[in-house]
Amino acid sequence: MKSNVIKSIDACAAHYGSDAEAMRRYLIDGQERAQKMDNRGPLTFTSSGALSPEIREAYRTHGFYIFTGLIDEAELSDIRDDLDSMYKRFPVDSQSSVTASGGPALGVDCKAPNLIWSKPLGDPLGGTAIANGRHQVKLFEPEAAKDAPMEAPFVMLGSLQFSEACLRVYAHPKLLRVAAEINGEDFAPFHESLFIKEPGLGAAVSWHQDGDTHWDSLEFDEEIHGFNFMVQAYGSTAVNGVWVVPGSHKQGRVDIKSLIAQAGSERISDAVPLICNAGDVVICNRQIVHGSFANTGFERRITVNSGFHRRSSVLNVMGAGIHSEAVVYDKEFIKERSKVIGYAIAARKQRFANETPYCYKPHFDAGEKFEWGPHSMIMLKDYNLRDLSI
Ligand SMILES: O=C(O)CCC(=O)C(=O)O
Repeated sequence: MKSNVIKSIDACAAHYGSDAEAMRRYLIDGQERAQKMDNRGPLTFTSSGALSPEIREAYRTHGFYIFTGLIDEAELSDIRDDLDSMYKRFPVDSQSSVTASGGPALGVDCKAPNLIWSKPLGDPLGGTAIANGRHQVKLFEPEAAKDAPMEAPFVMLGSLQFSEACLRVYAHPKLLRVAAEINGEDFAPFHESLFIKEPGLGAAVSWHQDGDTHWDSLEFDEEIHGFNFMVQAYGSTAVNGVWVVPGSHKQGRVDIKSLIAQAGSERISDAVPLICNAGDVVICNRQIVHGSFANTGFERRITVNSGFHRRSSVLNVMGAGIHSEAVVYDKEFIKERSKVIGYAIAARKQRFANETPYCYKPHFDAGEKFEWGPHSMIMLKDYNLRDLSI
């Protein structure tokens, strides 16, 4: 274990009062269990181009897999530069439309929601009706430092319209091959976001499962609500990272309150943290029980999230109304939303000219072509009004 992570574990535990030792043990034990699992390594394919069967199998079994070192230094540095310039364009607080230097803030002219704020180290979703009440329990909210701001950036929705580097990594050809392997070549997009967990500020995301619409479907199976890719721009630790309950994606809708009652605390038994270095990418089944604690450690985590669905999970389905307004997703709606994939591939081609771009079958079959230039970003404005929220 890296010594700076131990410092963060100790700092985190110290916020938990009489539960400090229990929290410390939970973080250390979870980290040890995570590191013993057989679901991390480079993203590899067979000679015929299929996802390596052992990766597919481990993902199926555990509901997540960590592709180590997938994003190279140059791309990581592009992503971090974009994140830094986005930060400079954040409004001064949730009520403001200007930046610290008085300029117009990022996304203020958008119709779709984008930057969401939270009380520092709060749990803004837990125990509320937000997202159809999926975050059943409020997690412990540690006290932030006296000089902490009243609120801190928490999640950025529709993130691809604000960062070309995030748009480009969305079209990483190996990741899109995985999307095709898991959800079929006609896979559909879901939603993209940034989870922002600054040390001493980053809020918790209470335990939850992500799916909403298909739990009682006759066609229900463990992958029907799709998955998320989580690109780690700075890495992810037991303190600041997402925790998951391996295998819980197979259990249908889980009663999280009773998991917590069984554990006797919010420290759900058997959960493990996603331990990642910068440049690792996690594939995470949306049905898995997962959540993250407030970031009381010393390391920053920013996760560049993007998800994909099977077409059959979204086509002619009434949306959940969580990430976007609830409508029936017909063919045209999905076609329009999928243009983001085409633009992302075109944008990536400009930056990584030597790489073989991913060929998205629905665009290929329809003869749809996408170009990318200096002024193309505008075409993504408010694209998240069409997120496929299931
Ligand atoms: O990154 C986090 O802290 C939470 C992520 C999450 O809940 C999700 O991707 O659904």
